[in-house]
Amino acid sequence: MEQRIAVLLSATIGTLLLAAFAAVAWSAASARSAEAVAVATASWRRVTLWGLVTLFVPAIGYSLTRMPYPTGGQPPAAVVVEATGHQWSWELTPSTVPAGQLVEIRVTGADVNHGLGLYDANGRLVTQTQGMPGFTNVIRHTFTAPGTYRILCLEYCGLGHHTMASQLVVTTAR
Ligand SMILES: [Cu+2]
Repeated sequence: MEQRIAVLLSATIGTLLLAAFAAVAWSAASARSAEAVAVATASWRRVTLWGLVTLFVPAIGYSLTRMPYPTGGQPPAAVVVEATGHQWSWELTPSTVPAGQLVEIRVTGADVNHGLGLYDANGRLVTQTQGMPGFTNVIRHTFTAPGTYRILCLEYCGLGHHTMASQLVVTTAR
């Protein structure tokens, strides 16, 4: 569905751009004074500016109300996993967590930037964050399905980057 919308949107924008280029090419054939062109350009700029302001200010205001960050106090996690990226391996302690309970994964990097990507059994990305030296990024996630989740590095971190695979085992809910 999203891909169909993206194709339609791209085709529409592409057609509008082609129409704009055609209009410019067509109008270039008629000679006008520099003053008339300057006046028309200034008018077009005003229309474009206020059009964009009218479109984007409400859109940005609306999107700010939909920030995906929790507000207020957060419940404590049942399990905390310390995840450290090294060139070129992941260190996970513990590497087994229960399903159905809030898990907090604290991600950092020991040497260079890494990217922790957590994939389900179908190879779908469940969650991800950066593992950066000197910082700890926190993922809070409740696994609904038990199984073996793959961990891959999502940030190119050197020659052995592609070998940075590990796993997190999610056991049935207690
Ligand atoms: Cu990497």
